[in-house]
Amino acid sequence: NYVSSKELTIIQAPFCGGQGKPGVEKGPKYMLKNGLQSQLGDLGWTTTVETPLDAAELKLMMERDEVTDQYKRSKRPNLVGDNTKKIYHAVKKTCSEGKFALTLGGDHSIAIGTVSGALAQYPDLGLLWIDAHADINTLESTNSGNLHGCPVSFLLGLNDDCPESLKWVPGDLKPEKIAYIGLRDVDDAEKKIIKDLGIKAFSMYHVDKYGINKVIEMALQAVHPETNGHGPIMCSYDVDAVDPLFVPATGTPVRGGLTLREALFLVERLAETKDLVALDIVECNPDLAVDDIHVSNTISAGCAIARCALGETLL
Ligand code: 6HN
Ligand code: MN
Ligand code: MN
Ligand code: MN
Repeated sequence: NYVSSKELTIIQAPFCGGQGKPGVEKGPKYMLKNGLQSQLGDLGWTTTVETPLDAAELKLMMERDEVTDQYKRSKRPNLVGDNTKKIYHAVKKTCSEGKFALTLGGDHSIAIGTVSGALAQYPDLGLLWIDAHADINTLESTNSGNLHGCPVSFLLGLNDDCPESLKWVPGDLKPEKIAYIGLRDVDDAEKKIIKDLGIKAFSMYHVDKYGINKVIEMALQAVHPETNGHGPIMCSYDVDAVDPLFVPATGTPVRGGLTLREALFLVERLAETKDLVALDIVECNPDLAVDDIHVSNTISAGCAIARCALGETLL
């Protein structure tokens, strides 16, 4: 039990600079408006909310940096570097106080900060990356230039040549300490990186073949092989891992994803291990919904993921 106090910090990360669709910065606000803080209170958690990023300031930065902020094929690396660094410090502080770090995105580039922050406190951290995508493109390999498709390459230290603003990233995550679950839209260059580094990746094929329970067991074993699957765990949860039937309001939806029950079972199981120290919930974009039902389905799925990860059970 790494987090014994039942104290947690909700870190709001209303950041959209890792991709091009405005609206994803509204995720934290919508999830909090949905009652997330009191829901977690009902589960016995004492929560505080931190806001390391300023949304209004960010909007100005997005406009200012549109043309000038580029490096190799990537868009807005300075904006991403500066803001993920603020998130890094917030998560690191939370973890160092023995509290659970729940970060609400924002796009997935924020995980450059969250995972680095958790890793600073837990050097043995195992990372579960729940996503339709592998997010492991490098500054060289990215086709879109969107840095939300690249956080894992920074965490692994694969971008030796990068702008000053991203040089703070320790990049010391070992490839054997990450496992993917839910993949179904992986770029060719990413497939090569995953193969070359021997990264454990469970795609939807594996979920169908083995079932979600077995896949989680294998993922935990993979990141903590010497201790029979036990050890500090962080989960970076991109809501597009879930099928768009259940989570429609997200920037890069891909059909054929996790059912809502598989998506929730995954985090229920992690809560059961008592080894979870940090969770990200990213890529909820209420502006991409075509109607109100899309918004509430997406936001309530995001909140349910948080609650289940933090101990909510069906019985
Ligand atoms: N996400 N592989 C694509 C890219 O642009 O590099 C998609 C990335 C999606 C990222 O959903 O967090
Ligand atoms: Mn994704
Ligand atoms: Mn344990
Ligand atoms: Mn992602």
